[in-house]
Amino acid sequence: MHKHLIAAVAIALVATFAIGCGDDDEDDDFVVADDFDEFDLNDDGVISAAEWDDVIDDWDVDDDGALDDGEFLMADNDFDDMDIDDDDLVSGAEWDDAFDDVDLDDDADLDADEFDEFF
Ligand SMILES: [Ca+2]
Ligand SMILES: [Ca+2]
Ligand SMILES: [Ca+2]
Ligand SMILES: [Ca+2]
Repeated sequence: MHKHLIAAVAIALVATFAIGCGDDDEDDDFVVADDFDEFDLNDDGVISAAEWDDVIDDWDVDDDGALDDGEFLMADNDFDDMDIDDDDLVSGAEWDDAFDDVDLDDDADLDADEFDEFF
């Protein structure tokens, strides 16, 4: 059941991305997934670490454990912020570091205010 939900979200993300790419002129600042609801899969109002990890799994199309700029579905400047070692990949460790950065009150969940602060 959970797998089906993830598959459905992945398909929805890909579909959104495909529609967004229809306009080739403005892909530079193109943001697909800056929406809190797209991360909060179980709709409980917070993004858990597990939900955060589900996102990188969904976006990591080639399954190498890292996101390149084509797989990363948020804004380019968010990619640059997360890519701490500047190798043009957001690794799993860098992705997890970003969660810790966004989690301002250190309660291991991201609420909408914390998310909006960064994205
Ligand atoms: Ca949640
Ligand atoms: Ca990848
Ligand atoms: Ca990196
Ligand atoms: Ca928090």
